[in-house]
Amino acid sequence: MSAFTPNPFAPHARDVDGQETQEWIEALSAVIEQEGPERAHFLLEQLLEHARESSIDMPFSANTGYVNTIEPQEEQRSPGNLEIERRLRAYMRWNAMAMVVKANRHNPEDGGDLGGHIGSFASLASLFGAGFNHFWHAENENHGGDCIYIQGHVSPGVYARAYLEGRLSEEQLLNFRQEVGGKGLSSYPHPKLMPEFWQFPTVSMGLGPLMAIYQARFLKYLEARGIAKTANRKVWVFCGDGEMDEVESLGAIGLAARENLDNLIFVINCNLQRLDGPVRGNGKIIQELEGEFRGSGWNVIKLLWGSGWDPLLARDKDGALRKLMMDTLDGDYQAMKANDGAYVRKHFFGKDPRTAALVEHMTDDEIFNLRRGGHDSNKVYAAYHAAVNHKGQPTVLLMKTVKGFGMGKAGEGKNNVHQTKKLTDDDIRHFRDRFGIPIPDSQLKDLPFYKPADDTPEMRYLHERRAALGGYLPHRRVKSDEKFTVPSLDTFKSVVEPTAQGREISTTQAYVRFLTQLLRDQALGPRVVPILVDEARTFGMEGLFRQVGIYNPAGQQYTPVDKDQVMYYKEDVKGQILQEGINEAGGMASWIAAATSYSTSNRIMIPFYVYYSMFGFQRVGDLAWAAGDMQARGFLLGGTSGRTTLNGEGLQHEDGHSHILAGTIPNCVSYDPTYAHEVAVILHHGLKRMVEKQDNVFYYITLLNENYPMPGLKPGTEEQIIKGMYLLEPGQAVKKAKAARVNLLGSGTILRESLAAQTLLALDWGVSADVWSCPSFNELGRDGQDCERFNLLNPQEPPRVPFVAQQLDAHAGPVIAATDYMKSYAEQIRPFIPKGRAYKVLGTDGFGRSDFRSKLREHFEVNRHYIVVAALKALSEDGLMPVSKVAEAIQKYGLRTDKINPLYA
Ligand SMILES: Cc1ncc(C[n+]2csc(CCOP(=O)(O)OP(=O)(O)O)c2C)c(N)n1
Ligand SMILES: [Mg+2]
Repeated sequence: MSAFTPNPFAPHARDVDGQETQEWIEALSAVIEQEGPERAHFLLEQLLEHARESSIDMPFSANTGYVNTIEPQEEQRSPGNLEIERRLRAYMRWNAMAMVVKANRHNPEDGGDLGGHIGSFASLASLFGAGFNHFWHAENENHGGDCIYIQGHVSPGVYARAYLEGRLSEEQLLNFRQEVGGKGLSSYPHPKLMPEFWQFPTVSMGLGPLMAIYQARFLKYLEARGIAKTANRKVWVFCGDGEMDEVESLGAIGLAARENLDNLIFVINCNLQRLDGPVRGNGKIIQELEGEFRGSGWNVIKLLWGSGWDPLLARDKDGALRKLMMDTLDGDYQAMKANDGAYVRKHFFGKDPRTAALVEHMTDDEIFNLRRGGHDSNKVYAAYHAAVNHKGQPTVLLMKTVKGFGMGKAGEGKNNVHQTKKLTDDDIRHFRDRFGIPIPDSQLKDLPFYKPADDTPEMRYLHERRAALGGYLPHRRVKSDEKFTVPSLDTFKSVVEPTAQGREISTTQAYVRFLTQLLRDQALGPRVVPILVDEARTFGMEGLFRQVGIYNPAGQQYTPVDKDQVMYYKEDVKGQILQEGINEAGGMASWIAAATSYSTSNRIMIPFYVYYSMFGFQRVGDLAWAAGDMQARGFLLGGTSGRTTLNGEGLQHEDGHSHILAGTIPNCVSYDPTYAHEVAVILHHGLKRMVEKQDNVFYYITLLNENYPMPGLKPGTEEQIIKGMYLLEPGQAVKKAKAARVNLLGSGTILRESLAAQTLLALDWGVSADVWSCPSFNELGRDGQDCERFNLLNPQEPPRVPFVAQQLDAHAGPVIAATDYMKSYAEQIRPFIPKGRAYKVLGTDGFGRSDFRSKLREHFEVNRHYIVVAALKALSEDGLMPVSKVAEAIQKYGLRTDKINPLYA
């Protein structure tokens, strides 16, 4: 391997005839000079076209030079008072820095440092300044409000602004990252923790860009369906250049271009660094991203150089400076800013005598003060102005900045700047001097916050600008002003009532019937957002295609292949279904946009996102967590659920754990119903809570594809279904003097095995079994834990009795639970089983595999025979049954005792 790696960004690397190249370039330069860039562009396109027609294999390059996209003469000037803006920004920089440094000066015994970031806000303060002062609208009577997704770890800068605005107190700033006492500020943007402030959780890198794309699309959907006026609203997304390496960050940019989301603006803060070091030391992240975005059909605006560079570029007649800019690698650019002007003169301009000559007249300080574009307020304004006025495409702004801008030797451009949160007295003095903060030396050691008096021009300007844009930001709406009444449960009679004799349906069909009925409701119907990820047919929902249409902003310009069928694949500008393609992360992001629409758009929407339960929480778990943080309201439906319910599919499709994962999200309410009426009661109750009461919960409901007769609702059991457990089938009277009794608990399809076991227990063993349907072990577990907690803290109050204990109290005998989920799902209620009762749990721990349902239930040891044996064993342990009977049952049902534990199989 050669020790020298040629720079692949240097075009001359491939040149075989330099003189010929020069002639072509000169000809083009002459055209640009004499006839203008448009003519040059036209000629180039003609040449390219001609070359392609001649079948020259010409790889596409989406890149432009390493210079600003907007020429100085095309820049829209900022109407603002830039000097005041600079001062305000300086105070925010100071306060943000002080907030973090102070939080890391506390030294309690349990560790001290609270963390926080200084360098990242330092790099994008100007990018925020232009937005807050000139572009970002708050929700008001004339505007629905812009949506701003900020880089999570720059929160101190946002708090610093809110402090100057008088929206946060000094006490709150002093409690940055100290929330438990109730007066603190959350480390990052968390709607859950600061519900009237933060709108969008962004700190799990990559989710912000992904969620924002679907947010922008959802705003268009609301407008297209006539639900809200959103045409003047924009979605602004700030991301780090390091963050762009997350696959989620770029994963949906094609959709944004395809759907012409010109309400979407990405601002990528290209400070060339991430946490450990450079983003692309050997390359150029901005060029790379330009290629990705332009290739995907975005409008790309690069802002690399501040105005100090303009005169140099104007004098760069032979292109030597432009070439140097292009040839220099990001790792070297970073080193320039971590050094000084003399270093830049020598190692950058000094590489070519022509560029060295360009800066001959400048001092080293002047050279060092040549800014990067993202720190030039005028140019940032111009770039934003161009972005908001661009039609037909989303825009990405690639802003070159410096990480730790202004921090000097404490961090500017240094590899460790991301984690710098303790500054020395010298560093702090430098910071003060660098930004001209009016705090005397004598006070520096206390690091006071700085806020000008209310009647200063700065403070007046700050408030005036926000007043002009409709109010302060960020601001989150906690509830929608809308009011809806959910139709009564009777409306869903077809789902609640027993199935006709000989008719069998699945809970998936029950769900579809419920949804279809809800869609017919005049007020709520239009608010339903069915979300699909290419599995409508799997769940028997293809009927909806024709009924409500699939949203497509372009309508349907082709003739669908199934046009002559009643249920043809209908795409429509006003379509109601969001069909995301094979794209669970996108489906989830879309669901989040709809599920938080009550807050972001003051419109209550009811999203129903149905997917293979295996491709839910474990696939997009972090998005589900973000949904919890965002206080999402809506339904997630895990189809074809259960480890043994899906004939033939196997290890990758058979879900026996999504309920465990659902239980990890505090505001996710989850159910594993067996029967149609349970589905109806749960969905109905969910609607009541989320739509009528505006409770901040969301529902996860698993659905089955197994058909069986549905027994219908027993009136009076509704509340118990919701709480998670009701008596389904009391034990038959057994012809025996003192018949032993047991309780069989089950959920999902395995409840039917419990029912079968009930019969076997009575017939074969003279045992009477009460069968309980338990639609939610998760809810039962939560209730029990809540009671225990109350009893622990209130020892002298009458103890609260967990619902499980209340239900089982009057029903003697051991308790045997069986589900199609891992044992830990039903294990959650063990502490709440009445005292002195045995509790046995059967579940499906282990990898799935493909086979028939009956085979799988045998394999996982959850079928009726295992339930009977477990019941007999429990009775024998209680001395109510000779243990020989257990062995007899094992024999009778042919259970293989040498079989490997399915957990390890
Ligand atoms: C999914 C995820 N992984 C890791 C982190 C931890 N983290 C926080 S900031 C950061 C570096 C960010 O670099 P960049 O995106 O370039 O932002 P900058 O601070 O440079 O503006 C990392 C790795 C995170 N927040 N989320
Ligand atoms: Mg970065």
